Amino acid sequence: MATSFTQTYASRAEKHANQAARALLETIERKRSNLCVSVDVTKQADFLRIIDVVGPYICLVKTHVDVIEDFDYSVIERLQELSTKHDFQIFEDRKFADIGNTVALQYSSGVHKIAHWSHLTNAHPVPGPSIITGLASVGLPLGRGLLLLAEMSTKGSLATGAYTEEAVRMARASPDFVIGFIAQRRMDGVGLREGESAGDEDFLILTPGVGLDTKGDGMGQQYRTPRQVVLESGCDVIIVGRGIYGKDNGANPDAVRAQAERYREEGWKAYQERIAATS
Ligand code: 5BU
Repeated sequence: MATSFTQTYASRAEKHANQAARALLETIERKRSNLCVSVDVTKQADFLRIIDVVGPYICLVKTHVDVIEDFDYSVIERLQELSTKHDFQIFEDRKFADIGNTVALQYSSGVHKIAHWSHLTNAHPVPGPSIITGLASVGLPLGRGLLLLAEMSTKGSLATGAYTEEAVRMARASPDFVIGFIAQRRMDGVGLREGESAGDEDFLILTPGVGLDTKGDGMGQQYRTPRQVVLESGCDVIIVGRGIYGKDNGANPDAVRAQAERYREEGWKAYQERIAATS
């Protein structure tokens, strides 16, 4: 049977049981874009301007909503308008890491009410399966999807080896809500015990640490190219932040647009090569 590495986004969308995963795969196919832009800026105006510029070229916007200094809920309403206008999904990169009861509150409530607007979010597997139970109690009724952090892009990351394998086993035990991983490579069949089979599991792999012009940021971040990530490592979505909006919070919309187009093209080309090489 073909693994998700060899299948098109469209055929995976048809088969996926989770609504948020399906919506993302359909968006990728419709827009011919596996590019997610990570918008880590501290002012509402910069945040919304960058998203409006890159919107046509992306399948997903990744947020860290807690870094917005002048946050009020209207920024979420604007973000949702842009999501409709440009046809992209939303992923709050919250990296939950606490006991089930606490993460359920953090996900549903507080100032940000993440579950109400973010199609995808993520969690560290470090607390064990109860973190999934807690988040699913909020997210599943809303049709949301969860990604586990199986690996990180940073130098010296501890999320390797047995930890990564346990993360995949945790995901495998909750296929209704956990749709995949933040990771640096495909996870098909990782952590299977003797006699177990991967069946028709289809984990989405979203990958940060993507850059075409630099190898790192001097603070531990490590960059690989879209080709290395999508073609060589079999990941599904490239996540790009500063490579697109630069050092000046995306002050020059033409430069931001040009970079978004460039990364979209590179990511899609790598996917097409992957499919061609395996079909
Ligand atoms: P950059 O500007 O492309 O380096 O931003 C990368 C984004 O992805 C940033 O929001 C990080 O918080 C996020 N990230 C990451 O870089 N590496 C990881 O392993 C994980 C998230 Br998980």
